[in-house]
Amino acid sequence: MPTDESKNISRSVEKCNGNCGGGGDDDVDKREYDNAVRYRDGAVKLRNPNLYLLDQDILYHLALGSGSHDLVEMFGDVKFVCMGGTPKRMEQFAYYIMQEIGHKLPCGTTLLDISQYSYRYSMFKVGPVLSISHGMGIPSVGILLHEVIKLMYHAKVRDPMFIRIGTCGGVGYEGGTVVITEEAVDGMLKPYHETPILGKIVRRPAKMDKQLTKDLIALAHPEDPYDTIVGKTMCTSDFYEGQGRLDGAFCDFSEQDKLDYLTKLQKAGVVNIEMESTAFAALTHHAGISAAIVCVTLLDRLKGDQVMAPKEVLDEWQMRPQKLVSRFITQYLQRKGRLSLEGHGSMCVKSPRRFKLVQQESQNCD
Ligand code: R2B
Ligand code: URA
Repeated sequence: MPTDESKNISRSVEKCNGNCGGGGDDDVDKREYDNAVRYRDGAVKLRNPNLYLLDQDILYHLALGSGSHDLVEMFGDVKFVCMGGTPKRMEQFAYYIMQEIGHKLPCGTTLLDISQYSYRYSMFKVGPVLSISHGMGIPSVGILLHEVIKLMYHAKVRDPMFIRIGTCGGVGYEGGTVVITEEAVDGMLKPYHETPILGKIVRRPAKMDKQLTKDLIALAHPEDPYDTIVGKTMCTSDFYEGQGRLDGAFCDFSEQDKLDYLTKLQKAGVVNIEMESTAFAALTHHAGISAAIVCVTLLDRLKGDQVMAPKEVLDEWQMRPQKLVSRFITQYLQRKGRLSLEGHGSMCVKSPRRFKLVQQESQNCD
């Protein structure tokens, strides 16, 4: 059941009339960020003076370094940093966005996991899009964000946009619903990311970029065969007890306690629960980077705890946030005249009949 705070926008989408998809060089003003953490040209400025003194900066968990790699050459053209939990999903997103933006790989080449030798995260680059896996939970996404934000600085990327494409549990919304985060709150319903630093709790506001969030909302199509909603996202440090599940290895509360808690969340405007949003929102905001979160619900937590949908159904549901984000990226590039539907170098078949003959010839030589 939608609450007052959440808005079911799937049937009453305000169409974006060529105005959405911001964040570029000419619409920097619309973005909500602190000038103190950006250079005037939009490049990411680091809030850590120690880094300016380093001879080289090793981005250990990405298997990259400012001394070993030409990071400007490799990543200088990045505009969108998309992150999601698993390496497989982010590889699949890379192939999907490649097709959607018409990015062509040179003939005989394939996408490579740039961070494969870190054995921690996976990273794929498709033109202006980076697709990176962040693993599960705040510590994992936090470490990655430190390194990717530094990567943006070393690569001199201007006005990057970070978007998390994830999964979550719905609070009153059935599986397959797309949820855009309006505000991230922690397990105590506070809109902060709190972390101990040198023995003190440091609290940072978990703010999303309002304009980017609006731009994404505007791209939900009324004809999408599922709902796209917007509301508060609760971020927990655990999947089981932390999310009020009855099916963990331990459970010291009753089913009624669980339902009372979820109902309280619902009344507070929480529409979904996941495990990275507060850190994602707070660290990007602290770095002055525009960020948004789009998730798909895997179940309605008011109705159960176990994820029971068949694999094919889950796979289709997980495409939904990707489709929305892809619409945004495609529209942005189109507006900038950078949609490359005429790529060069990839396999390009002129005559399918002759192509087949050549293939058969080659196979006969085996
Ligand atoms: C959603 O799904 C994962 C837990 O299954 C976690 O990373 C999250 O936020
Ligand atoms: N991810 C979560 O963190 N919770 C869920 O219920 C489903 C996916």
